[in-house]
Amino acid sequence: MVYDLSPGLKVRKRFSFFQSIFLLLILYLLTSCRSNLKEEAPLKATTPVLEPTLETAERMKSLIPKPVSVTPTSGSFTLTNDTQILIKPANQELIFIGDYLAGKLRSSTGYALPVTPDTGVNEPGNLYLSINDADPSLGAEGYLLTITPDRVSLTASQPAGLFWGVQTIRQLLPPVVESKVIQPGNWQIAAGTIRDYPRFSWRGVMLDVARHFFSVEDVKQYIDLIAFYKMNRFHIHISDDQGWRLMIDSWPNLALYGGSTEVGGGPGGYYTKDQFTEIVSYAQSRYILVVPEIDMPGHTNAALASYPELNCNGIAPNLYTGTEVGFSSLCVSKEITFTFLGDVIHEIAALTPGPYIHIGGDEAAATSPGDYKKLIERVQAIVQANGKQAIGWEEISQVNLLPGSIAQYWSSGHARKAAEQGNQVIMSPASKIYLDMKYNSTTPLGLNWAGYVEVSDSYNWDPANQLPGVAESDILGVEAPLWSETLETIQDIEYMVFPRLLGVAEIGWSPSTGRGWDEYKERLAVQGSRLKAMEVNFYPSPQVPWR
Ligand code: TNX
Repeated sequence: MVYDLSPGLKVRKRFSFFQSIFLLLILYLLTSCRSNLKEEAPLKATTPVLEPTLETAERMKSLIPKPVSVTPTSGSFTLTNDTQILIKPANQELIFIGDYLAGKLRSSTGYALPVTPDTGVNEPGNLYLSINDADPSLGAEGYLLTITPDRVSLTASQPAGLFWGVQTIRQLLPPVVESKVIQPGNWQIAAGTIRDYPRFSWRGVMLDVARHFFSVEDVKQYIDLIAFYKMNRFHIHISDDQGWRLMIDSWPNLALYGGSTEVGGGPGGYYTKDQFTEIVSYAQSRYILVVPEIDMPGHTNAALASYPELNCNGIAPNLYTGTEVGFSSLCVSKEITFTFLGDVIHEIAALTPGPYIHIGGDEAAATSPGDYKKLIERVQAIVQANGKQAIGWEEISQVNLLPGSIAQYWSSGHARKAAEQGNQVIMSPASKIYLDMKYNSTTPLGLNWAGYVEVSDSYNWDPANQLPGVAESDILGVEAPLWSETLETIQDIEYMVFPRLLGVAEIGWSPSTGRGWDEYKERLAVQGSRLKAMEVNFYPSPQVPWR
């Protein structure tokens, strides 16, 4: 029996050996199957509630411009290699906004971030961008951003709102998200709800490309940077004594000759119409309106040098490469001056989709008051005949303004007369937001005629309390000019603009209540690493507790 049993046992033992191999095989197949499944649909699982790190939570409290309301909730969302950007409705404009966001996030995260129509599958782990015109209270530029551990959902009633909300999403991610190369990031966003819309519809910058010329690439870079802070107007100062920077087909010498130099005698330059259109559409794709300025009747030496017939004495002056102001004037008594202005305004209006043409009007010390009045009154009508509204520096408020004309306050207070006439005002106080003013006596670039303007100076003011007689209801918004007598490169521009621009952006966007320099400087400090990641050449002001 025993003997008999042993072979039986032996047989049984051998059988169980095969059995175990078989079992192992099945187990292996099962696990590999499971891991396959896991790869295909990991997002079906409920996302664990991961509390945000300190830095993640801090980013939500450090947004600039400060949103209307921020309500943190529990947990955080993490961007992963599986994240998709889902769009509803998936029209061309909204897909473009999705692509813009993906483009900003891909280089640093290395994630694919496909942009696809939202078909209502509603999977966790994704970013949702949608238009919801059922909530008009957000206005033309507002947005609602809801972040849960499962999803980021951005809604707006207009595409512009989505675009500004996208900038908020960028600021909620770690600063290195702005890097051009892959970063080992913890791409976490704190959960919460942000409801946001701007105080003013006009949140602008002005760039003087006449004193020194800047390339299309430089201009685009500047436009990209202002978009990040939700600014929506790019005023471009195209002509001045030192240069004319746009080809006008009916008066080609303006650009060919009048654009051939700049302050200091460098080669200058001008934009072809195609290049100008490229700038306009680049800005448009970032919900920024281009406002072209042709300065008159002063600041016109480049034009007067290009065409002798524009001068009262018929003699063209030399090109000018210095930095004085107030010495040139168009000849108001000659009819050809108005033919010239009509042609120029007509061609520029045709290149400009926005409703505004800026006619300068500042520092016309070489024009008699009578001639000044004649010219500005007539030119406003020419602008309107071309389907646009005229904007002028505040000196234009001294003459009769047409309804719809806008005055830009900078220093004297003439803008009060614009408000008295029922016209709107753009606030650009030189002592606060002239970004070409030096920060202090040691700033290597810039001027100081309006004083030194530290970072706190450009933040500590309110448009509605700046000029008695000009109330909130008279104010269209704010604009920070950058004159370029001393600026030659995009690095120079960045040094003067940053970080003061963030303060201007906040004054233009955020409610005046619930914010102030003491808490703002802490938020600005957090933003410093983001400016670094974007490789912005900013002034590291000692007023800010940079991290
Ligand atoms: C005044 S502000 C000017 C410009 C100068 C600027 C320099 C204004 C309307 N005109 O022509 O470039 O000061 O800060």
